[in-house]
Amino acid sequence: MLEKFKDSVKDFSSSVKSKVAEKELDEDTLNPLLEDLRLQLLQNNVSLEAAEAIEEELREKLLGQEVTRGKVQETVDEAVEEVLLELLDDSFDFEQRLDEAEDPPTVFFIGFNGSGKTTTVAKMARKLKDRGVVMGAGDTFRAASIEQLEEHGENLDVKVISHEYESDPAAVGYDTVEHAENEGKVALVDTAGRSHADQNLMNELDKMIRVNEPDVTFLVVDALAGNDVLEQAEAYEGMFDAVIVTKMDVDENGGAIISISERSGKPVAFLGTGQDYDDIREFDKEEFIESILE
Ligand SMILES: Nc1nc2c(ncn2[C@@H]2O[C@H](COP(=O)(O)OP(=O)(O)OP(=O)(O)O)[C@@H](O)[C@H]2O)c(=O)[nH]1
Ligand SMILES: [Mg+2]
Repeated sequence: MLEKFKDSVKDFSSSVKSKVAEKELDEDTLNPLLEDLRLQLLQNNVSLEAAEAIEEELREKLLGQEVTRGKVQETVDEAVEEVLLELLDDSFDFEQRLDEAEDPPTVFFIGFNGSGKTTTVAKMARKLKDRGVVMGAGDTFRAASIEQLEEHGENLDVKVISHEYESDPAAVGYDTVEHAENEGKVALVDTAGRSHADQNLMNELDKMIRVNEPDVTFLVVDALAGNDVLEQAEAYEGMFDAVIVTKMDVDENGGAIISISERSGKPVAFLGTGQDYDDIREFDKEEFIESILE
């Protein structure tokens, strides 16, 4: 993953290197290279704001500096690292949030169509199974969504609370929370995929959140959505505590994490890294930056 992002940073370093060999880095030399890097980052779905921040940091570090040829790569890497460390937030401690929550801890998963919500609910159920979990089939809208979650429930031996299709998802949430309370479990509630264009579905989600008052709401976004994650951050603004970025295993750009962090100001809590139940890991920004710069 992240191959293209890596390549952009490397390309930039080698073009700076070749210029450094010729003369000192003045504005005329550096500007076209920085512009090139910015375009490449944008192509990798890095948001404009983040790309510009990286560009600025690099300009400051490189312009007029006596960077020796051997140090160019290091200087470029440092600048990228600095910007990303500042921008990314991996401080969300999910287990701690569950421990501190009122009983029963209630967790919602919201996001656009196909972003990976239902799969992530199942992965989380597996992860938290020792605590005791129940899953709520809060997507009463999309055909086959209830069966999809029930299949995960069977595979994982985890109870699923469901109602009829077209029924009120807030009531599904309510029943899931009640079951969790009776059994001392964590409630993991799936929701229907929606975009802000679906005003009815957005209102329904609003109601669901008001009625059930989740302790943690995750916005689930798909790394392949690229810059569309910006639209998603806006559509769900104020409704989520942290982000889960799925499909990192098939993403070569790496931009979605950067864009959503920059736009939402919220931490990224987990990454989805495949279609199996174990394919979820905590987001670690140092590790992420290292994988870009290695
Ligand atoms: N490669 C890969 N595929 C994933 C990952 N997470 C989810 N998927 C796949 O993405 C597709 C959609 O996942 P779902 O969990 O159904 O997404 P959803 O958000 O619930 O979709 P809707 O309910 O239709 O809105 C499925 O084929 C999943 O197997 C991941 O981390 N990596
Ligand atoms: Mg779903």
